[in-house]
Amino acid sequence: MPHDSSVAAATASPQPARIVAAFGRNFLADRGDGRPFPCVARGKRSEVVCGDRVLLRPGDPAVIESVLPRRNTLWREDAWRSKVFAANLDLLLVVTAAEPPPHLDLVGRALIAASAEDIQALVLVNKCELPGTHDLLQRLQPLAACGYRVLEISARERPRQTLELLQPWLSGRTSMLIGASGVGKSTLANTLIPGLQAQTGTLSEALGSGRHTTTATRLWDLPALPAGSALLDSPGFQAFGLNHLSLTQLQHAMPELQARNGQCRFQNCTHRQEPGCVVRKSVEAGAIDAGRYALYLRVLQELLEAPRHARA
Ligand SMILES: Nc1nc2c(ncn2[C@@H]2O[C@H](COP(=O)(O)OP(=O)(O)O)[C@@H](O)[C@H]2O)c(=O)[nH]1
Ligand SMILES: [Mg+2]
Ligand SMILES: [Zn+2]
Repeated sequence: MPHDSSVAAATASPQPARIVAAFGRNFLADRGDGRPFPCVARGKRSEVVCGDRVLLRPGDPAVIESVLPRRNTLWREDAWRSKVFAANLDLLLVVTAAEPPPHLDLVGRALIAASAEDIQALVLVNKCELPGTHDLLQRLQPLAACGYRVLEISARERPRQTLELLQPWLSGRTSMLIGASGVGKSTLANTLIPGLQAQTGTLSEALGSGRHTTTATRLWDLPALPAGSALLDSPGFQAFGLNHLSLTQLQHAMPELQARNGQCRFQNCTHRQEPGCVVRKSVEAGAIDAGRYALYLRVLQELLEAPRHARA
């Protein structure tokens, strides 16, 4: 009997795999053996993102049959809409540094994005050997006060200590670095993944996307850590979209507001002008940091103004 591989593929049962690279409609999947292979999505509009657990129908190329339910999703935003770009994350490493001048608004927003998706977050103060670090730690005190862990690292000057410090956080989990340009994300990624720069070159060939690799999202294994440790790399990405959040989600995503949930006179209090607002009172009394409250007001204003039905 002639061997018909298409019949064999059509009758084989779908296999579980994880999407480890995504660019447009091109994907790489991994069955857990660390040997990524190309696959394609069915249908016109691809809803598959890096980090997705999928069922694959074997073939050449393999075809993504279905996407398994996501534990969480990360969103990026442009002028018109919010868009999912990654899924199933365990830990967000929010990187900042004394130089270039820190962007604490970005740090606060990243922490909101993580909380809203139930992703643990860690603030990393990189370049901690710089003299400006002390001031920066002072400015980050309000975050520590509401429960966020702040760790000092020096990815370039003390790579081994940095790796040791982060090891327990990264082990067996999928993590992502985020932070403003110049804080040291690439330096840290190269510390965590020896040979990363070289691997990035071959990614373009594997995806067949040539010059577009800089916008591909990639999940890298962390070879120095226990199996299952991975780092999500999304080059050029610096800020999460928050406009898909509801008022309630935003309030739950800030620990100091969450702690006062339901204590205002009005159940649906926006914590702006309402009488009997416990949050405003706490800001006036200094129990809630004024800078964090200002961040809340900015994000609230943005999501109230965002087009509500333009999500993709
Ligand atoms: N002083 C100091 N500089 C660092 C450290 N880590 C990274 N840098 C430098 O910061 C600059 C930006 O680093 P890069 O990794 O490209 O930042 P990215 O834009 O966040 O990816 C480079 O010149 C790095 O050498 C560090 O721990 N200490
Ligand atoms: Mg970089
Ligand atoms: Zn209130």
